[in-house]
Amino acid sequence: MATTPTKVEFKIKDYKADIHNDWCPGCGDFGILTALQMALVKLQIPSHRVAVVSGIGCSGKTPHYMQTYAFHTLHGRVMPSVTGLKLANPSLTVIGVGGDGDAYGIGAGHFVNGGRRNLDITYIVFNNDVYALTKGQGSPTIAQGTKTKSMAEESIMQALNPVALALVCGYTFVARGYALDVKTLTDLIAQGIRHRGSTLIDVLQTCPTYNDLHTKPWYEGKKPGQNGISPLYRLDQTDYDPRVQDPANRREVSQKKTQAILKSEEDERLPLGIFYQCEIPTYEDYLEKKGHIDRAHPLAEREDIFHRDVTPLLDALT
Ligand SMILES: Cc1ncc(C[n+]2csc(CCOP(=O)(O)OP(=O)(O)O)c2C)c(N)n1
Ligand code: SF4
Ligand SMILES: [Mg+2]
Repeated sequence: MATTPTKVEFKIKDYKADIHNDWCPGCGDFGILTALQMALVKLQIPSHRVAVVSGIGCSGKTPHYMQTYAFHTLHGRVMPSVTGLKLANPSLTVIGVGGDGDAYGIGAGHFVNGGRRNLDITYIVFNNDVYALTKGQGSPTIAQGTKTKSMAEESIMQALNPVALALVCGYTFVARGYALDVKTLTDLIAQGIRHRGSTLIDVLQTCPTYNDLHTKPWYEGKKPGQNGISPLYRLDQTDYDPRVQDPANRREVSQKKTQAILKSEEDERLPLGIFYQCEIPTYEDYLEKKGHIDRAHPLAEREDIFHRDVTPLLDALT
């Protein structure tokens, strides 16, 4: 979580790593990366107070392009890594990034239990409907009966609804963004980071190399038969209210969750923005109460951990 800054000290260059980017030209990942960096500018969080953790995939390369602490972990292991990092150093702003295959496929079990904990973290899922890095097989979010140019045949499985899944798992800030509307996505990510609790932002992301269904022209309503009408619309431009006013009121909580699930099922036009937000104690709050963590003296700053000789461990692994 971060507070709203008063003075602009950090600029976007402070969050950009000087490393060659090998995403395909026109990839939606560029929009998400820029929005993440701009959100950090907006919140003025020093880069050394941020850790970005990824899984495996095209999206998994994101931490390489960030001038922050970064950890490119294993496929489907964003949540366990984010959890360890946050508990070892609770004052860090910890951001998980990864693909739809990573979060909702191989990492689904971790995604579910991550939500139940309600750690104060932000998880941004790059949702392109495909396993892009491995040549575009259909991911858990590809619609039943559809086929991208990279798939041998139509998917016969039902698509998973990330927003509804996050809601029932217990994420306390659940949102959907669009990769190519960087300004709106920046605001959404900044709000997600500011939220005290587990945030899931599912970002609709174009993959021009493998996904010829959900392309930039399709999102802009420029394909034949769309009549110039974008399939996207913004919840904050309607009277939709995602926020729970009284988290102790179980009836209000269930009403807000139910309306969010119904919204997330809309498929003629896709809502963007915050579906649900509720502030309740975090996992760290409970652990601190039990005496298992001490925010004033985090594990990561303890002398004995910092100077520990890991040579025997590394030797055992070689
Ligand atoms: C345990 C494991 N299984 C499979 C793979 C192979 N693999 C690497 S990336 C990837 C797909 C990534 O898809 P997604 O998470 O949607 O990310 P994207 O590339 O679309 O950004 C797979 C299956 C792996 N690295 N590790
Ligand atoms: S394969 Fe798709 S997701 Fe991967 S870098 Fe290329 S356009 Fe982006
Ligand atoms: Mg993917």
